[in-house]
Amino acid sequence: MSESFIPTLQKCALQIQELLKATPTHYLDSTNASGDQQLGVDVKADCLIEKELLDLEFVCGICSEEKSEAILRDQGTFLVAYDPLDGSSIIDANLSVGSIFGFYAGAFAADKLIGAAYIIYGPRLEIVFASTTLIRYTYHRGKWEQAPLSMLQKKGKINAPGGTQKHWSPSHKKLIDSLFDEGYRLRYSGGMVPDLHHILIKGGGLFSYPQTSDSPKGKLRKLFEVFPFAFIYEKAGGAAIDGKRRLLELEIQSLHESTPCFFGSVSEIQKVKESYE
Ligand code: AHM
Ligand code: MG
Repeated sequence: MSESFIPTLQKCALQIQELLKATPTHYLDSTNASGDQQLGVDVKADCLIEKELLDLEFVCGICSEEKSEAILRDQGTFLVAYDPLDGSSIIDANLSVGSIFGFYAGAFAADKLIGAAYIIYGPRLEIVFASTTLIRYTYHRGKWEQAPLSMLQKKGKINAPGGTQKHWSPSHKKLIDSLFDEGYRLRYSGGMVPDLHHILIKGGGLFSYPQTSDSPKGKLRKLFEVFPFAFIYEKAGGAAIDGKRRLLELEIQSLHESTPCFFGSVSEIQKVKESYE
């Protein structure tokens, strides 16, 4: 089962944390399949995770945000889609960043997702892993320890609204404003991993990255960012939709496809549904 990936995630977390300390945050001349300019550290983290995953005999294929094509082979059962280093644009500001993983049985498709995980590189190194259960690990005094992680409450207090505001639709702006009017507080770092981890740890809220006039299909990619977090949020008792549909019911046409996305507690997601009807 996907639990077999946990030791590899722990190994990657420690190696990438060292990489982040040692590697300058300069851009390369290359871009990835989504057209984002790559940092040296994006490429190094990608190679490191690729090597660790392909060392596992039960892995039959991988694809990443930094690779234009998947790598497939005849042995193994599980496919892994990953974002080796999410939040490249905030690394130079020394904010927390993360790595995101989705584990699939048979095909890179939402209904084949059997587990998901993220690593967060912050003042502490942590992993959140979801399969049939949800587990949080913290690296403390040289070893990985399980840490408490509560289920999301029905309603939270955090509002994390992504996307350039001048490109939001009027109805999206109304939705976001209505949460602030209700007393929600703004928490948005520009890193999906710390922003969604924050909501999870504080018990609820809303993270949104909507369709905008300059990005009609949103920014965040289904395989590398959206499906894994949708899986984790559902396991935590929350919900995740594209405005109307459950994210984990969306089809996928290409590896790097993006979608508008909303993750949160059930009450906030119900509000999103009503406003996007
Ligand atoms: P990246 O994969 O190039 O780092 O981009 C993804 C990041 C997410 O972590 C974050 O939620 C989003 O981009 C922030 O975008 P914006 O700067 O438009 O708010
Ligand atoms: Mg990313």
